[in-house]
Amino acid sequence: MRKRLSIVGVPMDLGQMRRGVDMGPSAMRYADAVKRLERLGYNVEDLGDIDIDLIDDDKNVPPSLRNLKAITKAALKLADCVDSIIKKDSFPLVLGGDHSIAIGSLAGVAKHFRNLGVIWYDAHGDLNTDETSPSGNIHGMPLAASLGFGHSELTGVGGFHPKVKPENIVIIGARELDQGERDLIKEQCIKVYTMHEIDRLGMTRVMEETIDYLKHRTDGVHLSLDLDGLDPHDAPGVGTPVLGGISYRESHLAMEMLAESEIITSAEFVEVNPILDEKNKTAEVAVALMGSLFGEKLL
Ligand code: EXY
Ligand code: MN
Ligand code: MN
Ligand code: MN
Repeated sequence: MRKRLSIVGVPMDLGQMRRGVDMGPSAMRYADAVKRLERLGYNVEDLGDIDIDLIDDDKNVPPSLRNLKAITKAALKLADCVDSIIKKDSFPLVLGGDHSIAIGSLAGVAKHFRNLGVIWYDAHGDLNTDETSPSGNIHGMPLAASLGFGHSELTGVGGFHPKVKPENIVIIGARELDQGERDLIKEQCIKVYTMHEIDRLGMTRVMEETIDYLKHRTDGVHLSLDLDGLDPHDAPGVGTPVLGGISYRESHLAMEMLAESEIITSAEFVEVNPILDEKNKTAEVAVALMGSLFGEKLL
């Protein structure tokens, strides 16, 4: 029986200030995401996009939580959609949209696992709250919110919190962390492989340790892959690029090792911004990485 995989797009750009990332889902479809996964033997259904408010007209939301209402509304819809995908025994593959959408993905996934693991592949920690954020952009808050830290409208999506426990998280690729995020990582003893560890240990060892660490303590793992985790030379079409990132080949190795491990039970690819891209390069990189994540072999 062919494995079922359900794609849902979230054209969200309200979690940050650079227009264009709402076109991420179309850019990844244009890069042939569906065909690539069908060629790997998956029974792929594309559920289309979550309906997002274009603007947030809620005047009394503070600047420290820009577009809170519209983002929370979208998160609730995404949570329901991901929940129904898992209920029908299909693999949820979410296409972003800015990283604030992870609040909804994790709310939809977490209810199906006693001990959900999360791999946060990202240049950033996305561990800010409205009190620590330097920007008020909610795409810098989803992992904090999923841990139960931050504004109750964000932490409460799905009616429960936390979605994930600190000991079940591995951050890979961090190289730009704010003070509030560093404090939270220390307080919560969150496992982080910054670019320093990746350079020092190599991606093979980082992934071996990550897989071994999560395999023994979780009953499912969500991969939240922010394309800005890659070096901007390999993935230029992102809203918050940071030099000195993970290479294209290191990222394929990471996906190939995750495919072999079979620990990944849901995934999202976020922050693809075709307006800031060189042609559709970053969407194509995302789709190529999906190929490796779902078992594509070089030989
Ligand atoms: N840490 C900064 C902030 O909170 O504004 C930058 C966050 C960038 C978040 C991108 C999605 O990864
Ligand atoms: Mn991110
Ligand atoms: Mn990022
Ligand atoms: Mn072990």
